[in-house]
Amino acid sequence: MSDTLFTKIINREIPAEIIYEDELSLAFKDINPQAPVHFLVIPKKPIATINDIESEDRELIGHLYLVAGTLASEMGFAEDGYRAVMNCNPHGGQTVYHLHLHVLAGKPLGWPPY
Ligand code: IU
Repeated sequence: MSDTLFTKIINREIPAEIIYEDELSLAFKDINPQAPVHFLVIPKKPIATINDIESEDRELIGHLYLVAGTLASEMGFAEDGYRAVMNCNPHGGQTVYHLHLHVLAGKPLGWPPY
């Protein structure tokens, strides 16, 4: 897949407020937050959408959720709760074609999402 702006964030070519990084993933605050807490957890491996996840990525995808849960605990909103969601393609509301887990917290979130 071609590079997206998220590759540029990983490579520090454009700014982002990075809150966590390891060899497999990066987490940074969303520039257009939809909740009091809103950050993204992304794999460093460029995967375009959920549809492009392969069997070999299973540990990587689990890792993204472990990072989300660890940050939720460290940041103090794990017990109150939060949403961790990936949008897929236009009907899912995806606009950046580099897989990302939205983590939203800080208030009761509405459901269903329309
Ligand atoms: P979506 O699920 O693909 O719609 O989410 C993309 C998100 O990436 C969206 O919430 C943007 O505000 C966010 N984002 C960002 O945080 N920093 C950026 O440089 C860009 C998008 I481009």
